[in-house]
Amino acid sequence: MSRHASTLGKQPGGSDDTLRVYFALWPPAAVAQALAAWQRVLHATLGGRMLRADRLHLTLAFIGEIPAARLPALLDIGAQIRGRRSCLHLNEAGAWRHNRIAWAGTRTVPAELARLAGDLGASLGAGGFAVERRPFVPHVTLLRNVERCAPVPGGLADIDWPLSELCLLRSRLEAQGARYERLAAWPLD
Ligand code: 2AM
Repeated sequence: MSRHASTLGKQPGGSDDTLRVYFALWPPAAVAQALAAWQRVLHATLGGRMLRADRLHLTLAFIGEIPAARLPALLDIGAQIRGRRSCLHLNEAGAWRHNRIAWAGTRTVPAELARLAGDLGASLGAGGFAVERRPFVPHVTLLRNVERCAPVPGGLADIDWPLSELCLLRSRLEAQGARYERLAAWPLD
């Protein structure tokens, strides 16, 4: 645990009694760059705000605000999950009207990824963490506050993302958008 304690330093103007946290998959740099190319194409059609390429990720389980004292329980859950490596084939993009995001996703969710998200949700629920009941729809948010939900342009080159580790992130909300801090990561088998 002490390995992670340094991530909880006091922030100017903020409290560290609680943390806003989520489990996610973080893309390697080459995948993030390929996603940034999709982002530019989508932005030209849909408008909105582009997320920074180094903040693009795929959320597996959003937990939200927890007391800092609950962090060890989350770290235990992350350490005990036995996720399998797989390759995520990003071959679909779109925009959702309800939350005005544009995203990258897939028509073929790897079974290993669906199982990882399911196991994580089950462990979080068993551990007393509030988990979303919505079905898992893996997506990488590329744009926020899109101005229109028009069909997205074709011709985006598919992206293969080798999934190799599970990450626990802290989200800090700032004027320029959310800033993410990696709290821990566990390799997939
Ligand atoms: P999104 O990209 O689809 O908005 C960190 O906030 C991450 O957690 C984001 O990628 C976000 O997904 C996801 N998330 C899921 N549910 C959320 C919620 N209720 N509030 C904020 N973020 C949420």
